[in-house]
Amino acid sequence: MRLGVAGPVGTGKSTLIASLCRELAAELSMAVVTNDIYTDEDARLLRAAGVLPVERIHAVETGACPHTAIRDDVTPNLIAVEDLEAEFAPLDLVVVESGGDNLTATFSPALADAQIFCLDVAGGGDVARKGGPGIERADLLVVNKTDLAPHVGVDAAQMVADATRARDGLPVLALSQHDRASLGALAGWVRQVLVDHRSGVHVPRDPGPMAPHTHADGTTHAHGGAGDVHEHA
Ligand SMILES: Nc1nc2c(ncn2[C@@H]2O[C@H](COP(=O)(O)OP(=O)(O)OP(=O)(O)O)[C@@H](O)[C@H]2O)c(=O)[nH]1
Ligand SMILES: [Mg+2]
Repeated sequence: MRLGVAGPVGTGKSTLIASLCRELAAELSMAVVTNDIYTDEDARLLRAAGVLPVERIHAVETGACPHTAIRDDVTPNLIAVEDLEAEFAPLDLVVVESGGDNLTATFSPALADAQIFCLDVAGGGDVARKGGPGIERADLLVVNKTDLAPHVGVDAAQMVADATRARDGLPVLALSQHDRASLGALAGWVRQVLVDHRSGVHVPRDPGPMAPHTHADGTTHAHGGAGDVHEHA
């Protein structure tokens, strides 16, 4: 199963992936692909964390907007995943980290069988209400770094409630590296999706591109993907 992890810059995606490896690598054969715009920093961070053999962690340097690499032209990522699958077959789980983005990035179902969208409380309690395809329709929404909530004046429970409302019943998980139970719940969610994926109950779902929107000049766009090129005002 290929699991995508997307979300704004610095919300804790690499750290979340490191904890998934820590929780699951003893029972599942795992590998990781990271996407950075200009560096292989995330792959180096994960290798340094010692959570997987270093050769199971590949970096894709996108050189362009993260959205392009995980949604519009997924070829470099598919090659990285297939290289890992060829080298370490059989793999149970390949986690693909998107480069940090704004709120718009979602994985193509051609690349990810399931996807997590990661927000953090430090980005502000309002973010969950702001919506977007990842927040509204990713398979799991993580509200991360809940340990920081009191320090940044955010009500984490309210943020989870807002996110739950925005998602029409899809799951939301409050996560913190300092909350063991939450890390266990994250691993449990992944285990369950893997079971459902293998039995065919879980099918890759496309959270979709940005909603159609209108620009200051009055033009309307429906961001369709590869062929959709236009200038923002
Ligand atoms: N307090 C707290 N800090 C966290 C938690 N998870 C991650 N961090 C910190 O948040 C910072 C960013 O974490 P990363 O995992 O690098 O975030 P990222 O989303 O991968 O960042 P980019 O790949 O650059 O977009 C680091 O300093 C982490 O140590 C958490 O649960 N609580
Ligand atoms: Mg990262």
